[in-house]
Amino acid sequence: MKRRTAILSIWMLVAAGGILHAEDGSRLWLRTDTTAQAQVIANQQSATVAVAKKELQTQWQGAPVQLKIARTAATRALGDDGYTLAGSPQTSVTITAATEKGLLYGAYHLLRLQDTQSLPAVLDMAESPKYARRILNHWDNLDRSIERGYAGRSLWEWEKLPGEISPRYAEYARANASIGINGSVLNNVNANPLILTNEYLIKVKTIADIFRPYGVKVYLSIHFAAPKTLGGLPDADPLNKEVIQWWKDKVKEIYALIPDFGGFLVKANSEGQSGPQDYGRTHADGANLLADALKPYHGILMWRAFVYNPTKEDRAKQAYQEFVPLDGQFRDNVMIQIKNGPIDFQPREPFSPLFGALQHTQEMIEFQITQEYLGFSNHLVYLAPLFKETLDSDTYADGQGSTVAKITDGTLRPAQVTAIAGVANTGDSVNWCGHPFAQANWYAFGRLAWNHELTPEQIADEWLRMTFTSDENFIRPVKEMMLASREACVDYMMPIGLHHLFSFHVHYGPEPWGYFPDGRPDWMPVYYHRADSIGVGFDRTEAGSNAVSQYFSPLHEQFNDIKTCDERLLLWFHHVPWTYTLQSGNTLWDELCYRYDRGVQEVRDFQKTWDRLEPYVDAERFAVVQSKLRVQARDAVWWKDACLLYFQTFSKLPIPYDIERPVHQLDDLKK
Ligand code: GCV
Repeated sequence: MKRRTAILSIWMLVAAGGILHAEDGSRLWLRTDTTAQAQVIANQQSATVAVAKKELQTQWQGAPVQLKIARTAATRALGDDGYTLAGSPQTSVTITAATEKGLLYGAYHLLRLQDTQSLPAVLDMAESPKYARRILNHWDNLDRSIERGYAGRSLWEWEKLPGEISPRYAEYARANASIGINGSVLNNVNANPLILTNEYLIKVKTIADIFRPYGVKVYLSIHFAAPKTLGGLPDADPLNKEVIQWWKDKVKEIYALIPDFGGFLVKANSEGQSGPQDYGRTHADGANLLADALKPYHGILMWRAFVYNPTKEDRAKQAYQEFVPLDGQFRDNVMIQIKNGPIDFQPREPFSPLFGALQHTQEMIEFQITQEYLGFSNHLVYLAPLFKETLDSDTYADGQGSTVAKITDGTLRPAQVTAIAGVANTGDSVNWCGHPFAQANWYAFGRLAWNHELTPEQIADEWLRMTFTSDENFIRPVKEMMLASREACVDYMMPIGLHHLFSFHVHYGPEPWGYFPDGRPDWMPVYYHRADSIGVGFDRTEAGSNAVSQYFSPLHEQFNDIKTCDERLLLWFHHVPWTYTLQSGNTLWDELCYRYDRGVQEVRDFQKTWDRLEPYVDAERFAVVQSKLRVQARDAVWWKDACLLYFQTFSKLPIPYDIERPVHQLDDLKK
């Protein structure tokens, strides 16, 4: 393979409009350089309009642009963030919106059309987002560690704030604005109460002031027991008048500093966090306490449904069991934030049965952009297909076509607020996300939050053109690789509905044998796969845990019947004999072997694809991706060997001779 000089391998200098830049990934998808000074005029001025103007002046290479705020019936119909693009790139362009934020999003849209070579001769388009609140959830701690973060330390330099301001705050806000993300929960849901002290709130205000021109609102995760731990009250009982007053005062203090503060996110009575149940109260009591305090300021309260306890009940059923009886009891500024699947961000899960089940309560979806269970920032796994799979899943809650997207975006259930969240994958590493291709997952989340009707293919296409090059010789194979990558990961980690086979705590690498006599059973792989001499899989049918009953008909019946159950989820819902014949004609055992092997072979193909593309990629990013693919290939073999050798101890069947032989020994892997 052709080797480049050492200097070039560090600095790829791109000459575009005379400006040279290192391709270290720091510029994300915002890489257009031009010395052209586009003409831009606006009928109103503000900090946000100034951002829109500057972006266009420095990047737009077409005809003069007019930014027009007009509060007409037509623009109002597009909502606060909507806009129209009109005119022609050759003669003049007009971006019209009811608000300054609409203009900003319109400006980024115009630039995206330019940067992806998709500008039409005549512009005539109207856009508005599907969700009003499009939010990143940071699991960032105040000591700058990040729970499940794989791209360095937190971007928020708490120790230096408010005095010293990192340029990355504005760069972060800009990147979000460019893809329509308009909210950021700055701190971990496992929240440190200190975030609510005046000292920290002043730091938060500093960040909020920087984000504001980019239309990004700040939110905070709160610790439910803060009135006690911080306020010195004897308890944090949501019905205690002193507690109610404490929260009102705290919220008043926040809004005095940050008038457009977005609201709170709460993890309560979950994985050891305190909550209303500590005082014999319900999730609704807890959520309403905070929602009432936020309401006068138009703040929202996002209450997480991620609750489960180590009881005899199937973990997959517990959130539904806790929340459905409370349906209708929540205030209208409460959103129940539900993870996409019923367990925990696995490579593949069915959608959470809570979607649609809460008929009188606003629901929002939570995705995980950071790859806790998908190979960290080492594996190339493009997540748009996973996000889309959930959003497009039909819940049948209000009849056929009640997709998760339509249940949550206000189409089927008119809502005061609509929202969508993604657990961020950013950190202070130079390229923001660790893996150059992990940037695509941040990008895809933003684009789908704006418009969930976009396809993963469209989004990958846009991202590749902006992030790398528009050369079709590069785009075609890399897009194919991205689109195949999530399924490849499912294959080499957990095919056919297997789930949670990860090593304890770390969630990287396989540990299907994982069993710790003193540990929580619902954190152990053996709880999930239930392998024995008969077969493998979790029986969630009517004869088993009956989790199927939480799905609306006809899904309930389809999942319940081994013959009609979607085979991608078979071992999620069924305990299947090793010799059971699948649609492919293979026995379950053989199919498992072939799937694991297919996953490995796909990653080897990704390596081949990438190596061939060296001429089209700058040396720096080429080398990073190449080495990460090497790690991914090794990990895929590790997964395949660990799972097949371990499950073989139950199936006692041979690994088909036409697939790659194991290179590890089970005993070594267990060590
Ligand atoms: C923030 C999983 C993760 C935890 C995370 C939790 C949650 O259990 O492993 O790190 O905690 O989900 O979503 O609250």
